[in-house]
Amino acid sequence: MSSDSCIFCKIVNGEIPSKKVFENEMALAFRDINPCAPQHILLIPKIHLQDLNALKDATLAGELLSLVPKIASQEGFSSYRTVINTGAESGQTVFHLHLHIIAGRNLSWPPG
Ligand code: D5M
Repeated sequence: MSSDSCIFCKIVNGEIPSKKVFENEMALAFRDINPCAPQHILLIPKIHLQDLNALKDATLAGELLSLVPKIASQEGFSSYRTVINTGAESGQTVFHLHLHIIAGRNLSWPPG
């Protein structure tokens, strides 16, 4: 299922380009267009889910989470941060669930 107005659905459907780093039946990973670190990848489910609150399928949840270290390994990240913004106040700007995978510099904590 996809949403006509969703930019990440358009990436899944090949309607707009992306720098793909991984793809399987359930998920797609591509480079963030506005990276906040030297390495910044977004991992998304292919189906349209607005945010983490909409993720009810435990199989898909497990698949997404287990793909993070696989993609990190593929990309050679020895240390990385995974972030899921949920809701506008958290910083979510694209309302299609996505996991940020960020690496390549020292990251401070807590986040802003
Ligand atoms: O993160 C949304 C992220 O999505 C933000 O880091 C920019 C990125 N973005 C937006 N449009 C594109 C396209 N077309 N390609 C790649 N990356 C994109 P959030 O957690 O919602 O703030």
